[in-house]
Amino acid sequence: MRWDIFCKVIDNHGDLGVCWRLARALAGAGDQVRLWIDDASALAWMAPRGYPGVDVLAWNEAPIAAENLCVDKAPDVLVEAFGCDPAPAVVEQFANAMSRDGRKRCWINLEYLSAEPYVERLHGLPSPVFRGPGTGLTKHFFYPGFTPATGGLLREADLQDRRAAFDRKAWLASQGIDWQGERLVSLFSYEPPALGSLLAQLESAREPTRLIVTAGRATAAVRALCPSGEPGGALSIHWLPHVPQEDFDHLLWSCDFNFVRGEDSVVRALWAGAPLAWQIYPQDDDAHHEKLNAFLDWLGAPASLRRFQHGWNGFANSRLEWPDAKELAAWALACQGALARLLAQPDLATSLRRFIAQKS
Ligand code: TRH
Repeated sequence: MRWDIFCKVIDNHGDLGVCWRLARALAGAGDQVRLWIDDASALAWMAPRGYPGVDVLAWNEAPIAAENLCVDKAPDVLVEAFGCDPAPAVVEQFANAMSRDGRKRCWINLEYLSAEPYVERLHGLPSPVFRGPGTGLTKHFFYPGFTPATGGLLREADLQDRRAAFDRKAWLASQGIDWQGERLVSLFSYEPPALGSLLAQLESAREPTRLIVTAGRATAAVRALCPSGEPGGALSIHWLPHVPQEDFDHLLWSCDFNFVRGEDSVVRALWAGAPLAWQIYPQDDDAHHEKLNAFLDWLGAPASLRRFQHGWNGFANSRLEWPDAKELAAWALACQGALARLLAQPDLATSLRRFIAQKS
């Protein structure tokens, strides 16, 4: 099959991260994928080696080259990520191909991830197109999600095997981390209001912790609180440069606790199986509070983890308190239970293929 995936980078890296992962998953199964993207700059570190079968094409003001609009390149499936309105020339190519060969092709609107109940309700619903070259066609909403009644989550078929064969110490050494058995905590975040409190608690903890801080906003946030880059007490920091997505997974697999943010890394942290805290992408009117609580409900988060998550996300009247051993064990159990539930469900690329097969 031929797939065209359209993606606009709003801010941060989640849109591209998700679309790249989906493109890889489809191409890995033998399909041809074109990823149209308005700003591909982050792929230089996220996917420096590219992937066979995935063509990354610039989506900008310039007219699309005729060679990309020829008949034999018309997509079987048009994926519009997060309602980004695909290029009219490609929609026209898609519509023409459909009326020419009479074959049913699919237009998918891939939505944002949420555990809220509306996802199950809206997943798979049709949406008629009323304007532009696609007028008269029908798109379908495809919602990623955490339950079998949704589109599922992106998960590579060999993920668990790769994780089982992973050599933590060797990977850490390859990143210049001389690990001596101390607790490892990863930090991928925006600017969490409780970051100062976390650093202070880890500094004064009995157990030594090495915080591995990812590049970009997390690094800037920690540096703003700790300009020397060297905290005291039981806490030490390793500053990680931007790494490819595979190494981002390795980071999560290496750590005993993962702080993640946005929608792609929280899924990767679930696959890693260790306890996690999620800094959710902030939305107007605090709509993200409900989204976080829906996730915590689905996770079966113990009360102490809920409090911690609320504190990390700056909910009013909440304080961040690093867990004791018993609490941490309960958080780990919840995360492992969630992982087991997810592994019993089909992954997103598989669900998407099934959905398309049904529709066509
Ligand atoms: O970057 P994000 O905050 O993206 C956000 C969210 O997805 C949010 O919901 C969305 O609306 C907004 O973008 C526009 O977090 P996320 O989703 O986890 O994406 C980060 C991606 O970057 C993920 O694919 C992992 C990848 N990554 C690397 O590959 N290497 C790195 O070194 C780092 C730090 C990240």
